[in-house]
Amino acid sequence: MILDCAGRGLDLTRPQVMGILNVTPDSFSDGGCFTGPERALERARRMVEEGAAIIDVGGESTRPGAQGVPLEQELERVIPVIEAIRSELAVPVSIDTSKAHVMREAVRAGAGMINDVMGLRGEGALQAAADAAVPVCLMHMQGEPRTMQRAPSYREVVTDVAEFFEQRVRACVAAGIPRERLLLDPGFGFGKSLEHNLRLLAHLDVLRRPGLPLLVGISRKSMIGALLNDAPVERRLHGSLAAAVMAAERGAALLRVHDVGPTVEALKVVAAVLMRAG
Ligand code: 7PM
Repeated sequence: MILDCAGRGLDLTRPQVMGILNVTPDSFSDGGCFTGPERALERARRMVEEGAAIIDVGGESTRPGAQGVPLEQELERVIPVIEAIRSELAVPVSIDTSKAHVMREAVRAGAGMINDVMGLRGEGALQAAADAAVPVCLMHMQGEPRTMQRAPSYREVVTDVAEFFEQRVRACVAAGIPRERLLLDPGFGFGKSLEHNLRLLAHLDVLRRPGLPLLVGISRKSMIGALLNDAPVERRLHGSLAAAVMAAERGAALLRVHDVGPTVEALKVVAAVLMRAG
């Protein structure tokens, strides 16, 4: 299966890597080192060399406890970076945003996928995504970034997330977004306890039932730190690789990661085995 991302193909016949490119000054992963288009492009180029199949550009920090950023600031951050990647690199670009206006402008600048942690629940987002006519990742989040980690609660997390997916897919189709254009993401760390995150990863295969590609973002997240004696982000690579491998084995199509080279190598091994597992 090859997804058409505004004219650029994304091959999902084997597990692939989405490289994270934060263009936020407060981004934990790059310490704000890549704020202008030049540095961001440099980092994107490196991720593509290391085997990333798509680059996810985000200008609004969605981390637990984060405040939103103003629209104009988000546009100033992401648009030049999307244009630069579009003109210099061959891979599709995804825009990590929940704002309808940013979705429209990003796709106009060349973005080939919309990655929305709100699952297109924001004002005007369904219509913007329908008009954009690019693939959309619908992520599950309980609550809102500022408060979501206070007291996450589910009847049963795996079935609750599966029901959320069903509802959002229905809303998308009703809004004119073809089902074939959708990806689903359980949203690790977004309104979830460690136990919730682990159950979701263990039962990820259940979330494949709608038959849509799954995107998974676990890279360097606190669930990895929590399992490693509260390891800081710079010591979460090996745990993140283990989680990426387990997600791919359970059917994840796209792994959203910071450490592209190591993840690509791990997934090559997974793909070789999966091809012989039927
Ligand atoms: C601080 C903490 C900064 C956490 C950023 C984050 C996902 C996403 C993010 C995900 C999809 C991160 C998160 N996570 N989009 N955006 N899935 N689709 O670790 O899991 O990058 S922000």
